[in-house]
Amino acid sequence: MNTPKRYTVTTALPYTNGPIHIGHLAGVYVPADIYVRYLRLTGNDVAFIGGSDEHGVPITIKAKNEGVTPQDIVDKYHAIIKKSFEDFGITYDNYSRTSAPIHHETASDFFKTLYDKGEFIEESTEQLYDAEANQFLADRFVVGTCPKCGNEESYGDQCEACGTSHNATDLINPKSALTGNTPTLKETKHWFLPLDKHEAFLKEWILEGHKKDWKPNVYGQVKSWIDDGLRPRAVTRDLDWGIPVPVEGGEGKVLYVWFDAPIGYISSTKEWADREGKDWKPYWKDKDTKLVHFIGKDNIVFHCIIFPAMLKAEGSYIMPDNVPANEFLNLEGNKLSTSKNWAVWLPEYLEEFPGQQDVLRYVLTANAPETKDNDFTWKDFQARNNNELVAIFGNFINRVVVLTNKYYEGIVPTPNSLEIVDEETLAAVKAYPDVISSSIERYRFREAGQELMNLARLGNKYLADAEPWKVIKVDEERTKTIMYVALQIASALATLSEPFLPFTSEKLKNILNLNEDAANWNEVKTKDVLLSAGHKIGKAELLFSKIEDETIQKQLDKLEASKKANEAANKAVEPQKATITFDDFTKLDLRVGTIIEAEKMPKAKKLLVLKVDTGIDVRTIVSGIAESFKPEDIIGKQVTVLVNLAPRALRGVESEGMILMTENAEGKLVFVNPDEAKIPNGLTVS
Ligand code: B3M
Ligand code: ZN
Repeated sequence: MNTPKRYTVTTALPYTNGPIHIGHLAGVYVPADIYVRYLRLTGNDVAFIGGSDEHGVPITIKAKNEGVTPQDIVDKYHAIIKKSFEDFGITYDNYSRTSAPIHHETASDFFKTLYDKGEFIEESTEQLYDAEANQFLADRFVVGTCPKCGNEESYGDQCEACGTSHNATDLINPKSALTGNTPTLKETKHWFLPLDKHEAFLKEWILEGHKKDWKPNVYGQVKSWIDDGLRPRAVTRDLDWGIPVPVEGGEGKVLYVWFDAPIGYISSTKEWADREGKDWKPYWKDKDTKLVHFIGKDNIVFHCIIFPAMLKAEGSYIMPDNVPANEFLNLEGNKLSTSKNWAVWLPEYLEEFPGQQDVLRYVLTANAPETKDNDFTWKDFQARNNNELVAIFGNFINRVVVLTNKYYEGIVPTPNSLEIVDEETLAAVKAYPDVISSSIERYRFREAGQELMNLARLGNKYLADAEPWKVIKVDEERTKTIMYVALQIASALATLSEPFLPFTSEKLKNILNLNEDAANWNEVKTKDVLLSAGHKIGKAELLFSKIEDETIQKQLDKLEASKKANEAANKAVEPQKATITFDDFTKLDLRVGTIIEAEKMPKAKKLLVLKVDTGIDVRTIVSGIAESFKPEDIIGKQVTVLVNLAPRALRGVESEGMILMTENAEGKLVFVNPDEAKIPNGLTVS
């Protein structure tokens, strides 16, 4: 292991336009939290920095859709996001927000510094404009075809399909997201950061300096942008939500959200340092500090090119040591989507799976989209819980604790001479901290999590092979040694599980009565005794519980409901038919009627033969509703009947009218008025 160091670890600041979902967690927050918990356990000085991204068009759009102010939106979601991170055990040293005064000041000053140093190009150019909405169309206010990959739904500043960041005027066939109009061009002044000026630096720093240690997906993306040639990027916008441009001529303009948001890492660090009575500067300016940004793949260009160019232009900051971006997590085979409600939302998970934070942390780690997009399925969630957490980890601990209580009233027994298998097992345990460290330090959290489970497997196998429950009958002394060894493994698990399964680790330390004197990471590999003979442990308590099929089905049903709701919302509305006159309309005689008999038309899949009391008479109506209703279910139902439709024969049965129905989202026919209220038959419908 390396000597202790100072670390500044940041996580992408989530937009406060919705709650956190499993995609965010798997891509950014769970790995970052594992990393910082590990760094703290190994004695490093860590600032774990987060916060909410409260500016930008996504917020404005959400506010517009909900008919409230952007401030209402950010207040609401900042509170929800912050609370859910806390409840999920994401251990920020500081979680701030970009609407905080300290951030406005920091971002404003940063801009001014660059402005004063002449690091910007100030230029009037033609930008996309929506005359009807009376607004310039930046970022997500405009959608068009990506010039790089051809995705037809690229935003003005970034294409989410290929990750490219571009200028809005680069879009092919742009359309306003506000009105759908094709934008016109209008001249406006902006400040541009000339990325091309920093190209040589970026090449040397990343392409030459980080070829080996950055993840191939990150390195590859960065290389492709640099190879394409970098151009000046506007860092101001004609919008009213954001941080005002603090220089002359900036009235009515704000900083581009991707200019201010990464500075949020710095302001959040300052807020933390102020509160803790520390100096923030070493965390951002001391060359010995390791700065690490955890992000999703769609944020790579901003963290590897634009923000570093800003920091370089400013001149006094360090560069990130690594930007371990993950790919995307899908859900049950489909892309996660906030707008389509295709997600597992963290606040809902916390409510529906109380006390089971670690299950989700474990599954998201085991399935982390580290090198390619990955899929989360509820079946896999259940299997990983039942077959790994319950059957391996939980089972091992439970057996150790139950047997120790049963045989020795909870007191760790004094071992006798160790057999080879004991020696080998204890030596294997001692090797785990380095194995896991090595994976974590290379940002391979999946591998690290699996190694932790391998340690539990080792314990399980040791017990299963040694069979203390049999040996106790013939050799009490040997049993003591076995239980002693098993207890050492349990204790190692309590320490090494902390970054991955913090709630479980805490519980386990309690059960082992270890809280104050649990071994630290290093001690697991150096100390011979983690739990001394004579130490008293507590009673058994289940660490994990089996997840039943029903629970999983409920979640699948919820997703199915989202799917249906989306299909209904997307169902194309049929175009309106040709106009009719009022006279045409009055020709229709629509009445309220009641179905008094119904039976299937022989040999016709779709047809029911109904007797309907129309108030005028009781008549036969043949209706194509047999696939949606059973005859017995509709007797007594009231319907709207077109009574003066010319009779026609269907399969030899004369039909004297038509009943009106509609089709619901699932393509099933339903009564237009499903209300049970009885209306007198024969009333006209108009
Ligand atoms: N808010 C984008 C996102 O939520 C953006 C990240 C900012 S990190 C400085 O994906
Ligand atoms: Zn693209």
